[in-house]
Amino acid sequence: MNSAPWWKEATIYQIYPRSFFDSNGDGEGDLPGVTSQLDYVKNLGVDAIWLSPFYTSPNKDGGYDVANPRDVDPRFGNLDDAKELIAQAHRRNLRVIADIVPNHFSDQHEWFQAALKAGRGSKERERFHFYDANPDGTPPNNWISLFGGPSWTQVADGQFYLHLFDSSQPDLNWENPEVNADFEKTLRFWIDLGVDGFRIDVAHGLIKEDVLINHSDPQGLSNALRLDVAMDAEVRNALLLTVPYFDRQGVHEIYRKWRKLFDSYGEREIMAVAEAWVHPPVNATRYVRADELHQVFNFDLLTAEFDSKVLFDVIERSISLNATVNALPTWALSNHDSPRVATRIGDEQARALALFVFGLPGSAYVFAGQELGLPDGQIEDSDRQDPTFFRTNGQIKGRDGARVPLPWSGNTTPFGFSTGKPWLPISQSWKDLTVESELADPKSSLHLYRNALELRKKLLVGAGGITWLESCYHGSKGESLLSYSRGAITVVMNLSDSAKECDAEGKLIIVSGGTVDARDGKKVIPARSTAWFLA
Ligand SMILES: [Ca+2]
Repeated sequence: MNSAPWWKEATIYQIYPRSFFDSNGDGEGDLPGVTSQLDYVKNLGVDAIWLSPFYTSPNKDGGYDVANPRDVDPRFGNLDDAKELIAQAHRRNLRVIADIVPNHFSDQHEWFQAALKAGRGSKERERFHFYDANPDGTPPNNWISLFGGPSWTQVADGQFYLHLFDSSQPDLNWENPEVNADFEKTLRFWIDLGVDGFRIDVAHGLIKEDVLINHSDPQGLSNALRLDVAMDAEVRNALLLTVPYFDRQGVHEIYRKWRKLFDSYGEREIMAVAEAWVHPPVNATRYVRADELHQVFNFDLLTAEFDSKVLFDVIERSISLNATVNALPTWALSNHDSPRVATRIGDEQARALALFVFGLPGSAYVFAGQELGLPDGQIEDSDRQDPTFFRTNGQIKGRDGARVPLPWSGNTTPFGFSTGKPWLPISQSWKDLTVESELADPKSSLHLYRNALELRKKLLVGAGGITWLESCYHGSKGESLLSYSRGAITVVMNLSDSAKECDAEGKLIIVSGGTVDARDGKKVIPARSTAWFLA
């Protein structure tokens, strides 16, 4: 019997419901649409799905602006649809992770509407961060929202409220006990409905300190915190050490309480993964101490260059830092907030890196469409929906490119996603990237993912740590190969643009692209490719 909890080295498939599958022809994906494609998900070889928010929402920020966290937005269906999705997933032995958003509510939430009506000094306003204007009428401080523009919006009576994101997303005041009580109610609501875990949005942001103090470079800081804004790594890291509203010590008290709540469900093994992009990176380990959360996202791979030294450092650091708190790392190459990995580093490189990380200890997260090798969708400005685009007057294009609906079948856009007009256009150039097309092509990205995840489960889950191989690893010299062994498997990635020899032992069992040849007793790894060898 394997006694490790289900999530320990799970592969988790992130579904952005609006973009997955549309069951009723209105052009937007929905919960019955997800349910209808669970066989596809199961056949990928994943263990769980993480559903981005599907709660009641005016949808100004893709559902991360929640107006009622204990109900389903009509665009996605209703609570019975959620129950059916969970039941059908469980029938296939797939766990379900819900995405909760504790940093802020939508301005349409009844609490915020009540706060507007109740006025300054009221207990309704204490659930949020309301402050008076400075004597000269300016906002309480100079912080810039992560979506651009001031972090403060003024209401009719002159007070300002804090929003780290869009003005429609007022930040909650977690010093107020009513806020925690309400979220515990939400957690229990979904656990009782059947979910197996939570992804906690902006988990590091709940406690704010120094709310009245200015920052020395608020615009630079806002840019540094955006995964979709390219920036010199040193400049970014220096700015990220100065964030005044993330990663305060008080957040850990909240998660200790939540952990007790999760553990009270005993054998159901309820888990939680924190979205906590904190600096320096060692701070992330605090979120996965034994009495806190179960996993924390490693964001470094979402911005890392395809470079042996960079990747070695990111991977080694993540493994060793997590080991200090007896936790395993998480690996994600794409998500709904960042450019798709195939666009960011290249198609072949994305396949190579995926196969490389699937061999590593810990949990692998796959963003729906990544398995097809989808690039970012090409979107005209007139079709854009991300609030960032509008709050920056178009200077930052936003995250819509990663959120274009999935192409399923047929030769003509929208490729079976919907019988109506999809909420973001799907390019006709995706004709060969549909599920149907890739299933028919044994060399497709989809088959690579399916084969890799099957081998991962069979040969590597529970196989312990990795050993970097000196014979292939020359990362510190900026060379082209990166290699490790784990259990009976040796994994070699060639990051260069030409084939490279490597003395990896064993039999080739999978390669991300090209053909592995043998020469003088050595293996020849194709350019921009990863191979696994079984001893
Ligand atoms: Ca729909």
